[in-house]
Amino acid sequence: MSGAGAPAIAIEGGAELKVAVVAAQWHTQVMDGLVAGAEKALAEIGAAHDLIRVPGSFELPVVARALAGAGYDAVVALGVVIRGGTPHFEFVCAAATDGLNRVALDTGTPIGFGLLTCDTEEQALERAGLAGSREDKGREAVEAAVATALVLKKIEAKR
Ligand code: DLZ
Repeated sequence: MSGAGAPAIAIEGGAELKVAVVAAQWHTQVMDGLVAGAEKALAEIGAAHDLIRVPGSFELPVVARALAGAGYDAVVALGVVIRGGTPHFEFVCAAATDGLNRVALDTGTPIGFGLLTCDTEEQALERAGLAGSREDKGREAVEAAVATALVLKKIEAKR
């Protein structure tokens, strides 16, 4: 999947939102970049946030589910899965992706999808928002989650 075509997301408001960032711990350098990108974006938006760490990407959905039920307006899930020599990659990616999607649909809380699923660590570093990275997926996940939370609030206000 190419990162070309990513929109510049305009966020108006957002300072009143409360956002949870749930972040896995595998692949420290990449995760440090994703978390820093997410926290910088949240600071610019002015939204309050809490950072919660989980062991691996497989654990993201269950904790995202708890956070979605704990009064946060949006949850941002960050993780990195690197393909190895066994089918484990497919199972962890599918469980995390399907689980996060299910949490969003079941709870109505937007989940920013900041899960990198890469063949190599180099591919992940290119997307980690570090000096020299081409993309900043931590920031992108925050912007998507916050923009969606604001859309949902507008819809709710019209009811
Ligand atoms: C076991 C495992 C492996 C092999 N690779 C990764 C990875 O690349 N990224 C990641 O976030 N987590 C990995 N894990 C750990 C699983 O997500 C999970 O934490 C364990 O299977 C324990 O439930």
